[in-house]
Parts: sequence; structure tokens; C-alpha cells
Amino acid sequence: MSRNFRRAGAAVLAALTATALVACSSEQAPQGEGGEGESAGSSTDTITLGFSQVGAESGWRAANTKSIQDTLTAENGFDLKFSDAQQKQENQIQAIRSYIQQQVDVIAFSPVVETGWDAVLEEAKAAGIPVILTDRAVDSEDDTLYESFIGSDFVLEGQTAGEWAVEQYDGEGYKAVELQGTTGAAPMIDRQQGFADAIAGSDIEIIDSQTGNFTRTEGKQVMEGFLQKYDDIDLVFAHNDDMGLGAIEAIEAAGKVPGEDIKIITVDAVKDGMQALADGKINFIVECNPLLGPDLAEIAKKVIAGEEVQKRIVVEDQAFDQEAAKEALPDRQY
Ligand code: GYE
Repeated sequence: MSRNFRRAGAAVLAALTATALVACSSEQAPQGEGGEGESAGSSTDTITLGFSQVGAESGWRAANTKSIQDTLTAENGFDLKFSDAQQKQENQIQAIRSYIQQQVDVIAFSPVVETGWDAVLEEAKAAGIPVILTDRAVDSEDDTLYESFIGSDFVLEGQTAGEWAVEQYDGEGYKAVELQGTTGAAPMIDRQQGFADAIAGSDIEIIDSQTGNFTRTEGKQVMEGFLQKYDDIDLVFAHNDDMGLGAIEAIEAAGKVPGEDIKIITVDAVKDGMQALADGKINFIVECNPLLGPDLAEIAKKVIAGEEVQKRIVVEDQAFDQEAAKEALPDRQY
């Protein structure tokens, strides 16, 4: 993972188009050992791809699933087998094993948590089936267990959020609470780390931190608990929009004004989040682009054709303040 990749300056508000691919690793995976039955370069051969999705926990996830299902179509040369793991690692392992049994051409998945994948990935390797990671990383010593990892730099997202908080609020003695994503998930671990690094040395203090599992319902519940426990919360850092939107409901129910009495910073920039930002209820959102379908299709085709692929493809993200959200909303795709 690219933990040493720092964005120059604080918030980048410049408009970038869709997903820009940035090679940040010179390593290349050995190619060409999977994909039996598909002849390289033939556009008429269908690629059977088994995809194990994390779940349906958030607006981000819905947009990500749609992007994958809309891209990996029969017209585009794919036979997509899709399963939803309902945020459970054992379901994902089961789905991957079943794809191995079915001898699919490629397996792709977004690992719900970072650790515990080596055994099943070794089974896929032994069966000669290439694996592509999308969205979330695995924590494994052996990077020959997958061909490529396509996704955002979550540490950078946390840092961008923290740098903006420091720029806006340092010197006010702000007390912050953190709504964390799913425990052990790459975006939870990395966004926490990036944010903590960025606020270190400022007078913003995180007084409590708890998981809301990336869902609106749990984000609301956790925020209700925080509001009962503390009467001096100034800032919420939510690891995704949905938990931030849940927090807004809890804050309003407690008779406070979100975005004013309690400032809110989130990650994702899905439509509902952007609307709340434009409405002044959220103060800043760091984008995480969910439209990974086209990149996945391209990498899968290359892997099957025996072409070289980049081991790490970093999806570039923007960040939005309230004014930028008002401008971006009309053209927002997700
Ligand atoms: O931020 C969150 C989703 O892994 C980047 O998962 C993804 C995260 C996203 O539930 O909304």
C-alpha cells in the first residue's frame, strides 16, 4: 500500500474526470498463468468472472455494485457471477471457494476485512485462477496471491479530511468523535490512521471513537450514544457518508444543528452526502470513487490475454467543501 503518497496542499477541489489510473508501483505480477480456456486476443470468448461483494451497507456500495454489474455484461464479453457476502468474511471465503469449484476464469473481490485471506487465495492460485482485488486491500506478505489491486488510497483520504479540519478549526480546542467503518476493514484502518496523522500537533482532540459498521442505522445509534455521554462535541469525523447522515439524524433529534453546532466531515461523496453538504449539514467530504467496473473489466481482459498489468492501480479522488458540492451536484453520477 502506498502510505508515503502525500497530497500537496490541503483540499484538492479541482475537477478531475472519472477514474484516473496512476501507476504507483513498478512491480509487475507474473502474468499468464490463469485463464485456461480463453485464447488471448480473441474478443468473442466470454470471460466468466466470479465477484464476491462485501455487502449492501452503503450508498457507496450500491454505486460500486451497479458499476460492476453495468460493465461486466455479456455485450462486453463477460459472464458475471455475483454474490453479496453481507459483510461477513466467512461468506466471502465460501463464495470464492465455490468460484474455484466452478472453475471460473477470474475471481474478483472486495475483501470485507484485511486479514485472513492467504489460505483461500492459495487455493485459487493452485487452481490456476487469477484473482483481482477491487476497492479494499488484503494484508498478506505474499503479493503473488493476486494480480492487481484497484482502489483508492484510504490513508490519503483520512489525511485530506484531517488536514482540512486543521486548516479550519485548529486553535479552537475542538473535541471530536469518530464514527469508524467496519472493524478491521482497510478503509477503517487507513482513514483512522490518515486522519490521526493529520491532526497530530493541532489542538483538535479525538475524545471517542466507535464503529458504526459503515451503515446509516449504526452511525445514528453510535452518535446517539456519544451525544448522551458528552455535551461538548464540536466535530464528527465519519469514515463514510452514510454514518455521517445517521449522525445528522441523531444531532437533530438532540436539538442541535448539524454543520453548525457540530461540524461534520465524511468520506465518499455519494449523492445523499453531497446533498447534505450542499444543504450545510455536512462541512467537508473527501471523495472515494466507487466506479471501479471499467477498470476491473480492463484488467480482467488483460490478465486473461496474458498481458502485463499494474500490481496497484490507485483511483484518484477529489474533495468538496459546501460551495464545491453545490457546483458538482447537478452532474453527479452516483
Ligand atoms: O467508503 C463505504 C463502504 O470500501 C471504500 O465501504 C469502501 C467503503 C466506503 O461501505 O461507504
